[in-house]
Amino acid sequence: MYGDSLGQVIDTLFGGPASLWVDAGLFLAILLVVLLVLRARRRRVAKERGRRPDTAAMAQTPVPEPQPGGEAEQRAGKELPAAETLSAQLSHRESTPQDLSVADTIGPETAARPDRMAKPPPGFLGRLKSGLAKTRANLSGSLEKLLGGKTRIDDELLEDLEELLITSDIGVETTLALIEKISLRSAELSCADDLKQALRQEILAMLTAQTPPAGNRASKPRVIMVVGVNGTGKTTTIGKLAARFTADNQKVLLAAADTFRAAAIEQLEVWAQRAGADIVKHRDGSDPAAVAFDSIEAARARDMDIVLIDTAGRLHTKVNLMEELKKMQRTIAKKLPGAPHDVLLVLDATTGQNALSQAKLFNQALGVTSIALTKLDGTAKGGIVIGICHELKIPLRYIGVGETIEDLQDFDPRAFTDALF
Ligand SMILES: Nc1nc2c(ncn2[C@@H]2O[C@H](COP(=O)(O)OP(=O)(O)OP(=O)(O)O)[C@@H](O)[C@H]2O)c(=O)[nH]1
Ligand SMILES: [Mg+2]
Repeated sequence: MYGDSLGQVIDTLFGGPASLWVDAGLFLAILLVVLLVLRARRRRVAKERGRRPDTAAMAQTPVPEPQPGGEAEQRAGKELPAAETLSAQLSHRESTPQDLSVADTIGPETAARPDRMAKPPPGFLGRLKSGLAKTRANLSGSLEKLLGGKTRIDDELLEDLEELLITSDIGVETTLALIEKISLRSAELSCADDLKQALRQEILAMLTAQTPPAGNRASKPRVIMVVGVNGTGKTTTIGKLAARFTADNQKVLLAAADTFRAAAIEQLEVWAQRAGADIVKHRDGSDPAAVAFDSIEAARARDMDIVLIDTAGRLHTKVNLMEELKKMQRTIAKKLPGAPHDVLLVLDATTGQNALSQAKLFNQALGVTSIALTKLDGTAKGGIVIGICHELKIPLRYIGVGETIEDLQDFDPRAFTDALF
């Protein structure tokens, strides 16, 4: 009964839950074919270049610069949509937490809860490292296995690396770009350690090549509209952000514009209390755009610095999520020209490649200005960070590495790369 519009749209477009197993089989089959085609192409390209499978030969045969519209782009252009579409089907979240209680959705207040008391809470880098433990074990562990005992860099090794990166949720397009860059540097790589270093450097370069954050930071109040599909961590991220801003002596107001999910308003109230922020709320089921409108009026009257607007991740079946969010965005702009100053999209890292598809949809509808990627602590799919930075021209601003207030970090490419390897 509770809002199924996004789920239904996806069901209608790609097939319903009943076809999930068929979709899963199809996805795996297509992934296998993609990998086989990539392997075959690489072999053919290597043959055409007349490269011998050793480093010395690689050094003598320069690999051509990737051209716009060149082979790599064409391959990516052809193959990515299929993988994306299928992964969107596979990651389709049917388990809507519509009847979750506040206790189910609210994270612990601080890291100092009993199960963490044995060890003092780690600092920024410690949190990042422990948050990325699963991803590091997956990527770095597999890399060690792959490179262990290898004394030369040959095409076969690069093919295996390509497979490893694709299966680490870095994504086909981003993996191809990385392998292309590594191939170009093959002359300077004489051992497996060199290859690992080169990979690390190229990943860091991708993570740092983001577009600078947009939006007018000087406006008061600064309005941040927080959007994303259900359960990605919007409300939790708002709570964590509010706590940061109030700690920085800013006056923060939260707008409870998720009026659809039972207990959503109560959940936001708990976070407002924790963070020392004000809250504007209406009754369950009321018009979310009206809540946003009132919150801006209240923020101006109370001389607030920041308004954080919580939105629903999934709405009632009669309402289209994107249309509802667009309406809210228009209402906000009417009330305060130039607002919302930020549209922060919250993505759940555990959904892997599907996060990219979500970002594209939300960006088309609302013009996303920044991204928060949550639950990096709960997944081995942290490689998605590299795909997000490379494929979307939207800055990744925050990462969530746990449920407590302290577990939201500014995304720092260097710290992230250090924690990954
Ligand atoms: N481990 C971990 N859990 C997180 C993180 N961020 C959020 N969560 C948890 O994810 C669950 C869902 O978070 P919410 O903030 O309620 O997500 P939402 O997007 O607001 O969900 P809806 O309002 O239903 O759309 C909660 O149990 C949070 O504690 C994170 O970075 N790490
Ligand atoms: Mg919520």
